[in-house]
Amino acid sequence: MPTPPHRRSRFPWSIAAGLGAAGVVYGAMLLLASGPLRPAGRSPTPPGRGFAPTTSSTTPPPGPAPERMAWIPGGEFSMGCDDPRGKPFGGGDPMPDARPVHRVQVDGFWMDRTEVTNDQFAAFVAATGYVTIAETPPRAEDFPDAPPENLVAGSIVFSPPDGPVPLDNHYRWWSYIPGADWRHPTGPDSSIEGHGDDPVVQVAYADALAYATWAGKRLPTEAEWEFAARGGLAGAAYPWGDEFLPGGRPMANTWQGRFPLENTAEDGYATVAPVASFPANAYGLHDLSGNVWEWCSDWYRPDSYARDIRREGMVVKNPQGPDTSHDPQEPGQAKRILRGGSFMCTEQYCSRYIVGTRGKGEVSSGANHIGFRCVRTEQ
Ligand SMILES: [Ca+2]
Ligand SMILES: [Ca+2]
Repeated sequence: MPTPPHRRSRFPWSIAAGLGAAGVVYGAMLLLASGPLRPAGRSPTPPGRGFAPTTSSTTPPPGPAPERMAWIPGGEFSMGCDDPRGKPFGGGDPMPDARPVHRVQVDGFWMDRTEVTNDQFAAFVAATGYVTIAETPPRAEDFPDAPPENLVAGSIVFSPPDGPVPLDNHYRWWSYIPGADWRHPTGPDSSIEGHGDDPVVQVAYADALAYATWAGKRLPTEAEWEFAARGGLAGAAYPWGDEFLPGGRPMANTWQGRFPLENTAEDGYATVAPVASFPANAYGLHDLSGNVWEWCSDWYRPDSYARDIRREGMVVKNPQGPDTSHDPQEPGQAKRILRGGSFMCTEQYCSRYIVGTRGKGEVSSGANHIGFRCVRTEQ
């Protein structure tokens, strides 16, 4: 039986692309200095170019809210992102895969108010005995060229370099760590003890899907995630508006300092924050930008939006994503969408806390900045 391509991606001799997904500026040889958090004014270019108002459905929720979920009314909105370069906190990445900005209609749904926590994931594991991909030793038949001593369970962990490095190669700050898994997010000496409200990390796509199924939920589509994240706003840069620091207040857990060497944690958190440590958006959802990346159900392609428009025309209804994955930057790796950026995102490197931007992750790879939240269509 042929080896699924994703099985070749989570190990030290081929560290996965989820990391690229989670923030590589390909080809950019950047060594940028940074200062302290600074208040951002409005964009020097008009935000929301190409965006039309969101029309939210007036259909009432189908019943009382399930525990820890919010009703997202659905409606029609403009999906995507203008080129954020040159905007405050916009970073250096042009984000062409988030264009064209186009109209999308989604039906109403329930969404978890927060990322899934360690306590929630622990309840799932206790009830089912589920073993995550990171806890499973890779099989020799999947890696016939690997020496047996390398076939050990583990996952990918941020390992900052000793000195300044160009930001062109994420291998410089990611390492495969044997024994890293959701209970030990940064390696065998780490623990989630006392961190029950932190978002679960080191979950691959299949792990997130297994949890969602057990919970009677599913993973959001990319369009559902973005509709929810926008909270009824049209074309705003962030889930809360167009200013990164309204009144000087951090609204999301991101990175301050010179990436990847210095993390000043001016927003209060150097790594993950307990869920809902930052304000909710207008739909009552927390941490859509930052904290941890969130798996969505769509396969990744850079031209997803153009293909949707060609197929459906002016308004794309409930898009489910392409049938297969294709990332020209790492062809052959199967990738699903990740959204929202993480505590490692910074304007110097990965500004994917901007709400219309897109990430991507190799499906068998977790990392210590990748998590998820779930949705439910019916009560
Ligand atoms: Ca932070
Ligand atoms: Ca998040």
